[in-house]
Amino acid sequence: MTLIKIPRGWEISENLVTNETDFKNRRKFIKQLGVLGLSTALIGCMDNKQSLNAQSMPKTPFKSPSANLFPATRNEKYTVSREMTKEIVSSRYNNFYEFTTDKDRVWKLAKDYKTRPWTVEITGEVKNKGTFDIDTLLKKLPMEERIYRFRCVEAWAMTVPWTGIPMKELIKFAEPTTKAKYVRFESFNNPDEAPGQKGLSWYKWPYYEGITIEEANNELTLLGTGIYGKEMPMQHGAPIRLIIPWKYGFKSIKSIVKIEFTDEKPKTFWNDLAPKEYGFTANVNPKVPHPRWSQATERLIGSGERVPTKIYNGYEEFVKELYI
Ligand SMILES: Nc1nc2c(c(=O)[nH]1)N[C@H]1C(S)=C(S)[C@@H](COP(=O)(O)O)O[C@H]1N2
Ligand SMILES: [Mo]
Repeated sequence: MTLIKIPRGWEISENLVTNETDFKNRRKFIKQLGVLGLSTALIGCMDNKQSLNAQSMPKTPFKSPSANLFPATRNEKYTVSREMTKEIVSSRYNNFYEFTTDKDRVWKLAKDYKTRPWTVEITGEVKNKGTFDIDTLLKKLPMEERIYRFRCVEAWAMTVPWTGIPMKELIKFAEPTTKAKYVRFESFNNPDEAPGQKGLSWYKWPYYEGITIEEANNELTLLGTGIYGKEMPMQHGAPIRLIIPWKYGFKSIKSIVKIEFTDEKPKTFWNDLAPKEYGFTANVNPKVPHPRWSQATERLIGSGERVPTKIYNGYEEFVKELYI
């Protein structure tokens, strides 16, 4: 019998059966109980995963030369009528395949990744081409805090305070030519330091994404530089990542090293791997199911509550004119 290795796509199984993280933590807990010789009958009382992981709040592991820019002023225009996801929950549940496909292990594997020096190349159909030091860019461009909903294609969601630079400010800085119709983004490529890039070698690293110039210029599109009033920790895509709150999370590419303005529609990482499952546009839409699961509802990480999915993830008023 031959074993065919299929690239792992975004998954849903955990939502249909037991929450994968809960399941793993429960197994770990059972092991610990075994070592201590305690009765496993206790498990019935422990239904909250946070109580199993009695860990302290994550500390910012490293302060960059831009650390003094945080926290940025909150822009109250962007708030959400949903409870904020706890930092300990969102910072321990990440998709970042450059490190691992295990959501609960990304933070550990990414913890020591060096984010300085870091440069972002701005290139293509722009007047102000160049390779810019991240701290120079952060000093030049305005930053603010916004609370956004964030929805993964796997049907889980969170609500977090991002800090970021409005993408339209970077576009102004780059001065695109009239030929610029799309923006392409690329993540870092460093298999020696990112175990997923070495081990998951059938993926087409580095991760790449793309949006239209109109989407990039929309007021909601952010270049995320922080979260919870602090610099972005690596598991969330330090030092700079995209945040497009009305699209599925895979569009929000992490740890960007290159931004290219193009006249042709760029290819995208997930669309190249599984075109029937992941489109270029990928707007959140409860009526369009993923081929392997429904998108009608979503699970809020932390509480586990299941709620109806909103069209454009609740951002219809901001983006609907982009798609008529
Ligand atoms: N470079 C890169 N960017 C990425 C991913 C990735 O694996 N690599 N995963 C995406 C997916 S599927 C989601 S849901 C979000 C998760 O962001 P978070 O971990 O900050 O919540 O990052 C997106 N950006
Ligand atoms: Mo995702």
